[in-house]
Amino acid sequence: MAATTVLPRPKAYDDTFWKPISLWLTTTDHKLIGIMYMVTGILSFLIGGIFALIVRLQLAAPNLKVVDAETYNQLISAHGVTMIFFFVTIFLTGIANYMVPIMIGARDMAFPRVNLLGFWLVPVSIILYYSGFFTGGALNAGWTGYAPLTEKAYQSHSLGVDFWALSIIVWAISGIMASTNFLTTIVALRAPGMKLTRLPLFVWAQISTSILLLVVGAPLAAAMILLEFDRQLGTQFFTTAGRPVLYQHLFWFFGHPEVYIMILPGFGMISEVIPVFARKPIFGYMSMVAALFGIVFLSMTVWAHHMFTVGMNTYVEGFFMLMTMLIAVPTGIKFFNWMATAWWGSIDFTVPMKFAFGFLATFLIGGITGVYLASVPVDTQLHQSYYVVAHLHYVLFGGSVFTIFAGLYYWFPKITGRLLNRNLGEWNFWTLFIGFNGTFLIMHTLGLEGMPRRIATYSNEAWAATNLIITVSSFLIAFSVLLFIINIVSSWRGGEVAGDDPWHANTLEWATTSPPPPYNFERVPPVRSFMPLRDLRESGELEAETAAQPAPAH
Ligand code: HEM
Ligand SMILES: [Cu+2]
Repeated sequence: MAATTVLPRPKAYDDTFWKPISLWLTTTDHKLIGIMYMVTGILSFLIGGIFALIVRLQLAAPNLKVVDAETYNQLISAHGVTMIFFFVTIFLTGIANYMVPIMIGARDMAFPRVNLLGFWLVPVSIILYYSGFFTGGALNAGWTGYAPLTEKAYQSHSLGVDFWALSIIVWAISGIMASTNFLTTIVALRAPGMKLTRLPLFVWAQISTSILLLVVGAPLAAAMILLEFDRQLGTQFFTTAGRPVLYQHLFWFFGHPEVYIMILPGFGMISEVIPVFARKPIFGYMSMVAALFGIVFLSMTVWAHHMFTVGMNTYVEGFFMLMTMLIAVPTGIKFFNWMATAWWGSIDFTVPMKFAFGFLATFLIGGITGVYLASVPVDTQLHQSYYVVAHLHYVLFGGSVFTIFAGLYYWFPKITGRLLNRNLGEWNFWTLFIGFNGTFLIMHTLGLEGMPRRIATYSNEAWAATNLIITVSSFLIAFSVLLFIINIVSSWRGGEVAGDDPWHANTLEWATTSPPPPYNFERVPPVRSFMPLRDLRESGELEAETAAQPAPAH
């Protein structure tokens, strides 16, 4: 374990972060680009969170009027868009950008300039979307922007819908660039000895995610382009005169895989964290990889489970119901493998490990309610209710936020050279876990009692107490996120110095310095299994290897 005294700030700190702004703007170093992605993601998390808090204030009691109905609709749309497009996906692209090349022993991504361009399209996309708020009103039809709610006839007063559509097109192009880059990097730039069967599971997860985004990014952009044709050129693809349901098919062909784009990297991070802190190799490496590909395939065959109430043919509904339930099989395999890895392990309950267990607990609930919702008759009852809002947050908050926190607490020392403060981390975890469950567990009940989602207010007194508990709990989440920000900022400046390998981990990124030098490795250590660092440690070669790595260039 790392030394317990706080040492003076290492030179590497100034070296990595205090760079002239011109260098940040033009760097092609995957690590700096990764950091910019992550910072953009976290800022979006804060903004999306503020939208959610305003929504929760409005719903705290019946008949409140914190904001008017139109603003409410814009806020829930902005919350969903921000969290999905600008927080989770962007943050995860960042952490993968940072880690994947180092984990496979490469010096950078395959196309560093594409990487740079792909990143800078993100702020363009974000600015485009938020421009809607300054041009007469942003998107107000939910993050899904269903036709015909976005039809010009109803939305002619503002450019918000157009800005959103353009923003999503730019976002999809950026995502396709990043995915191509990840796949090429992993196929072409692996270090000697890093066979496919020795890739860290986080890298396998990134392969799966990239394939998904590559396949479904284009249909999403297509949907947005057709929508703009309707709005600007008078075509009738999705209008009431055309086929609004076509929009839903295109959107959800992207939208459901997008859920896995937001979760598979988290699965990857959990597959790194649990073996390290259970001090055991991952249980069933090959079945973990196979399950990822099972999910990739199945996730593209389930999209219409979001559309059970649009009036589809019964056989079609049956097909989508069956495929949706089948997804529980590969996901279940992963779940049992994580449990089997932890089982009888000598578990070190560090903060990343706590977040990993927090993920297992919450994601399990999201998975189970998902199987219920997959059933057509059940979904017909619960569609558009708070049960769905509860389910989707158990999946996304559990699958993305908890795993992102696990990954950050785990990799922060590699990225900054400093450990995140453990005490603050414990508070961060418990307030998040209690706040999250307090907010979303009883939302299931609200849904069963019939409270619809996307309503600006309600007058049913019977829902008042539950809603108040939810709002109070959501502020506990906000408090937790505040602790997290304080932890990041203070530990980045003066946290305990981490050293190269504070956790005694298994994978290559821990063989170089923290933070790694611009070229990542002077010499890539030999790779003889999917746990190269553990091999070196056990054979006693580790000392020699780390001594061979020079300190970062000053
Ligand atoms: C910070 C804590 C969060 C709170 C308190 C919160 C709260 C809410 C609430 C109350 C709604 C329903 C609004 C309505 O239907 O009227 C909602 C919708 C939604 N949330 Fe969250 N949320 C949080 C975090 C997240 C995260 C992390 C994600 C994604 C990763 C997310 C994704 C969504 C989506 C996609 C919707 C649906 C929006 C729509 O109906 O178009 N939320 N959230
Ligand atoms: Cu789905």
